[in-house]
Amino acid sequence: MILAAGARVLLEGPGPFVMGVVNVTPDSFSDGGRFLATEDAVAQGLRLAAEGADVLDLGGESTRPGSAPVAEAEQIERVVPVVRGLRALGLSLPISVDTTRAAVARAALEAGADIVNDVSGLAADPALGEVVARAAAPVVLMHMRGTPADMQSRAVYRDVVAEVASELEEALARAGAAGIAAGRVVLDPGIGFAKTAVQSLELLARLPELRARLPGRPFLVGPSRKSFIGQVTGAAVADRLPGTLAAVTACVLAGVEIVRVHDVAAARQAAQVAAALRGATTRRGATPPGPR
Ligand code: PMM
Repeated sequence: MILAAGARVLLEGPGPFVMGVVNVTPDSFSDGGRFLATEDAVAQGLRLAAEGADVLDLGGESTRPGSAPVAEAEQIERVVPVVRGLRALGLSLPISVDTTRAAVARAALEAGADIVNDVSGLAADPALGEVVARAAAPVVLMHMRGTPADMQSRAVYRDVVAEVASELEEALARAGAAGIAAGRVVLDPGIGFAKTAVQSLELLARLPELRARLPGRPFLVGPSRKSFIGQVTGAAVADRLPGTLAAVTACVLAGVEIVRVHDVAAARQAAQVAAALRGATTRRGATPPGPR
């Protein structure tokens, strides 16, 4: 996979790449309130970089089930100083901004962010696609239905893999219509977004099939600390690292290029071992578990 902003290469190679999450919010489900102050968020970004993150993802709006939207100006006030602060301290890692809003993406890209991560898959703000296209920025198109406020009532599927694939095709069509180059798009099945725990588990288990339905597309998956882990294990949010690592392993064995996590050092080690296992399987001439 090569992911470039304009001619600037941000990520290059087979991966797996680790995206470290910094939520600049008071209410995100697992780290809300911890990094709301700019200096705390900057320190966390530097910590995740030191742990071996390949890219950072900064968000100024919680998307937990039932959460309300955050005004664009508020998101900008939260995220932009963190981007500036990280760049002022010399951080050269790619920075992604987790937003569905064009104005927030534009401000973050101007401040030194490189990638846009849109959990609505370009469905929430019709102006976002053009901002991404103009900046020649890579974009993550995540699958969701509705908004975080109502998405869990829309978690009804006959075949979750087939329907997520066809709805990601619709997101790809929105990207194409906005003039975003195909090579700048990363797809994400949206673990926990308009999905029950059982549906999230099924998507993780059938990732090779999902990838085969969308051939040639790099994938990002964000299982970190999510509620399907709690439903399987009973673990509280703060205690879901082992479950997260099991999910990261499944993602990498399925050939996923980028995993989005809060605990970078641990996920990096799990991803490295899973990638080595995948390589060992492939070298023996056995059928690899997914596209490489
Ligand atoms: N999950 C969350 C937020 N943003 N973006 C992408 N692309 N994929 C995800 O799975 C995703 C996301 C919610 O988790 P958080 O509160 O830990 O950020």
